[in-house]
Amino acid sequence: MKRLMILNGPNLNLLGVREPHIYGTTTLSQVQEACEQHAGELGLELTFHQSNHEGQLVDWIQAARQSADAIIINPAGYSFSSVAILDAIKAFEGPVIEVHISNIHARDEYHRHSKISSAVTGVICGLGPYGYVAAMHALAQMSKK
Ligand code: CA2
Repeated sequence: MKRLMILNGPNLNLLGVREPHIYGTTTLSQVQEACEQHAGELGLELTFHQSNHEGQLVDWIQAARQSADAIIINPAGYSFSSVAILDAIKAFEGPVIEVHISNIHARDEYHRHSKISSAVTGVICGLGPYGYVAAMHALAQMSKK
C-alpha cells in the first residue's frame, strides 16, 4: 500500500472558518499539511482532494481504481444521502476508511446514519482532524500484514 487518495466532501473547504464549536478551528489546508507530513513519514504517496460536487467525488473514487491503493474519505453531507458514492466505493478493491471530524453518533438523528459505512473497511469519527492521521496509520499497519 503506497498510494493513498484522501477525499473530502461538500463544505469541508469551510473548515476552521465557520461553526468552530462543531468542527474546530483547523482549516482544510492545515489538515492537508498534516497529512502530507505523515505521508512522508509513512512512505506514502498522497493525493488530497475536496469537492462540493457528488459526481466529482465519484469520478475520483473511480480513478482511484487505477491510481491509488487505499482511500480515506470524509463524505461530509453526502454521507447521509449518496447511493452514487456508496456504489463507487463498492467498486474499489482496496481498503477505504471513512473519517468524520465530529462524533456523528452524538449529533441529531439526521447526522447519525452514514449510508457509506456499510461499504468501508473502517470508520473513525469524533477525533477531530487527527482522525485523518489515525486513518493513515491504520492503513500503514494493514499493509504490513
Ligand atoms: O464531522 C465531519 O467530518 C462531518 O462529515 C462534516 C459534515 C457533516 O455533515 C457530517 O455530519 C460530519 C459537514 C461538513 C461541513 O463542514 C463545515 C465546516 C465548517 C462550517 C460549515 C460546514
